[in-house]
Amino acid sequence: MDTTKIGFDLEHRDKLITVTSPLLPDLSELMKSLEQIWKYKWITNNGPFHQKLEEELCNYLHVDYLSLFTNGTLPLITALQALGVKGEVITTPYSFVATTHAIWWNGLKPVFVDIDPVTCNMNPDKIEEAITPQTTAIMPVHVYGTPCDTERIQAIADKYGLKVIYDAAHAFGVEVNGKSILQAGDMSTLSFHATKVYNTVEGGALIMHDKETKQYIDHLKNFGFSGETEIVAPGINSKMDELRAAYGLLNLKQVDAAIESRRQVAMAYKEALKDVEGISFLPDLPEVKHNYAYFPIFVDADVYGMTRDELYGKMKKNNVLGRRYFYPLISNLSSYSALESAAPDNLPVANKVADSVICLPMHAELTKEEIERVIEQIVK
Ligand code: T4K
Repeated sequence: MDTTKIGFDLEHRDKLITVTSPLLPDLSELMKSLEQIWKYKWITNNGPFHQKLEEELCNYLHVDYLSLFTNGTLPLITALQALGVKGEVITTPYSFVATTHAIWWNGLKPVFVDIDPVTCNMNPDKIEEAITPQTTAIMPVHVYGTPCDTERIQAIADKYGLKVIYDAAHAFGVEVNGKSILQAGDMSTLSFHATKVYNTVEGGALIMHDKETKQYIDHLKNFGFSGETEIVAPGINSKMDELRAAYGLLNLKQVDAAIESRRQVAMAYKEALKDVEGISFLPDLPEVKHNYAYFPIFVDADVYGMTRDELYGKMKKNNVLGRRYFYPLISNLSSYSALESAAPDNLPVANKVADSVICLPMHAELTKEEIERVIEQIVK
């Protein structure tokens, strides 16, 4: 087996500090679940593990209705379909490409607005000026798991009759004043990709607020089938299978401990980097229960004396593999750069942030020595 074709050699990954490392369930526990699945011979299509994971995730996340998906991109695409979104969708350029791609895959026009320099989320002050008669929805992102200003976004949506779909791919378990961030908007989506705080290998979910919508989404993700011969709409196939649901149930038992370990990594980084001139990081918001999904730092080259890319290159040379999430900015990609709203003049903050960010290694298994090695790269 060739272990080298992913950018480094997996056989020697212990020498590298990667940006993340997946939370893996106990193998013997997983074997027990697999034995059950093998016994039932029911491996997908809303099986018992799938049903149980939906139930347990609703409890864990404090939401009433949730539908599992095969990844975090298809719920974005499906939410836009289910809500009948047409025309233009206001969104943020500062995200993973999946956010804007989901809009494009629905034949809709993304309209980019700039971000807030403190939270890196869509700036609510910029939304109203981007609304046209064609606008029907807003798709913000709780980037890095930091909550958007959901109250202001909702007030604007209500004023203009717009739908709001939150890309909450990074916001697993995040709460504001004790309330799940997933309660905001018409729908929210999660990603359970291997690189996320909570993973089901690949996977995701769509969160909605009523039983009828949950039922409709469940039909849509299964080709539109509502019974053996009834098809309610042109659906798609985006179901999670039993193996990944079983894996997900086991990971749910250890996700709190993983978030606590991540919190400790974040505290260590903050303590070590707080006085490094030219390096800044996101604020801890007292009303927020954070999940420590990512630890982005922002490099002010003039003050720090080294550009972001120089620091990134130095880290890489020393086997510390940070990542420039989210660079390049989506609006600068050739697929979208011709859009009027993609002009860099319209998005000065997002361009500046995308050009200065490095996400430091952040996962539950980082050792003290590894955290030290990361810090050494940055503290001169
Ligand atoms: N919306 C937002 C805001 C998102 O951030 C994402 C995904 C989505 C929507 C879409 O959700 P999904 O459809 O993906 O569920 C990664 C992920 O593939 C992607 O899920 C994620 N966001 C994005 C931010 O990052 P890459 O291309 O950086 O992944 P990759 O393969 O380079 O992995 C990064 C590092 O993680 C590796 O260097 C080591 C570690 N890793 C990765 C994998 C896959 C492991 O240790 N083991 C693994 O199995 O995109």
